[in-house]
Amino acid sequence: MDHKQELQNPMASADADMPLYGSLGMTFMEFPYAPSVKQTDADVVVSGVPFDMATSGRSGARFGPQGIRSASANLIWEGARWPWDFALDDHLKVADVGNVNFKHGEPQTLVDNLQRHILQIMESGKKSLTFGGDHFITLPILRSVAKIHGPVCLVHVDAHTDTYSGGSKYDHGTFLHHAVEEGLVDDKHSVQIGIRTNYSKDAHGFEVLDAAWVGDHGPHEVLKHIKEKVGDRPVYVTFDIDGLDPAFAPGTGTPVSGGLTMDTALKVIRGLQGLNLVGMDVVEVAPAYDHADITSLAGATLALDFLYVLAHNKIHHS
Ligand SMILES: [Mn+2]
Repeated sequence: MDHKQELQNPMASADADMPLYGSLGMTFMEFPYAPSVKQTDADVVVSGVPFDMATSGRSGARFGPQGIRSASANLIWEGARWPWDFALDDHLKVADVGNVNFKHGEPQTLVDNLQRHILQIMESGKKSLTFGGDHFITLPILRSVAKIHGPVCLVHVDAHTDTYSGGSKYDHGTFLHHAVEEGLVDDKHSVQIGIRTNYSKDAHGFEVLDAAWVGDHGPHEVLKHIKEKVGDRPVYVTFDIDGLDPAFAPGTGTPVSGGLTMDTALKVIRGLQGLNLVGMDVVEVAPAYDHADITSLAGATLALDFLYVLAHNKIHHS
């Protein structure tokens, strides 16, 4: 399908200066649409990956990209977003290229297309912001990120470590096990935040700040650990929305009680200022299980604050 056709808004009228909530096919934050990575000079490329064939629980994350884009209409009116002291548009160029295409029923076509797509972004020196899809999509993303940046440090927010061995070839619960095996991730300099499910403690080098610890110690301690761990190495942020408590993110395939608050999550993301960030994804938003678009809005808000962090870094650290 032609992306341009997909993203045009038939409801738009000449005098409307803002998209309506739920506008058909709006881009994230109404950033300009670009038909391909090569046809934009943006600093950051936003992509959707409507793929959920690797889910073990409830599917539905294929509607994550459209849910997040649609909910971002709520965030557009604020010129300079609180608590930042500048307007994003003045410092960072962002383009939305629509969704990565694949042949339904053939997951390998998604893997191939996504790897090619992210590699184009990385090769051109841009940063990626990707909306899943289930968490499996992070594996092909990391393959292309690592091709350019080498094994990257992960800042990984999740209820699950996703480091399980075994599983299937396309599996959202094993992607990090494979990422480490393939040498895509520097696990010794990576941090997992919000974990509250069983995992094998000796199998990998990730530092785990579990959900209870985060609740006890708060975002500032989390950030201290992150900064000590990653230093000035390249960092990729992968945010499984189920890292949040189901109160803040009910719309996801495998919710787990006892997670992060949105306040904590936003403080952690905003606190990534100064790090060598190469990209972020927000995965596992499944709007069909959502209530009042809470989860989609959470995903959109976290992603927007990440863009502000990139803009901040451009102003102060480049
Ligand atoms: Mn998870």
